[in-house]
Amino acid sequence: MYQINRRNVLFGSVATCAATGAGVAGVKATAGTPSTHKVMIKNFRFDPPEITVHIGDTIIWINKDIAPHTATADAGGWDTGTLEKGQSENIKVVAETAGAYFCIFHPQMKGRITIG
Ligand SMILES: [Cu+2]
Repeated sequence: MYQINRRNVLFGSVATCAATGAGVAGVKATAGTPSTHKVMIKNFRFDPPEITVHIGDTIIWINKDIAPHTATADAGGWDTGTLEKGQSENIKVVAETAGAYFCIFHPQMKGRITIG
């Protein structure tokens, strides 16, 4: 009885390590080193308005305007919150990050994130 339990514990432990190792290797193989993408908010525009990123990357929005802005997903999955002048916010890219986004205060401000 004791032996069976012990083997189960060991097996579980090994399986966990193997899964973790495979996950890390998978990320490296498909996405390379995660990078950070800057999007400036200036003159009521996102610059660049369209970016292509990879899962695991970081996107940072930096508000260079006097007016407050947000970067908010059309689909509602993510939001930087209000960025006052000089403030920045970043998000980590997941599959749901892809798609169009806009500024809540100025809906004519539009951007798009593509996962390449
Ligand atoms: Cu705005």
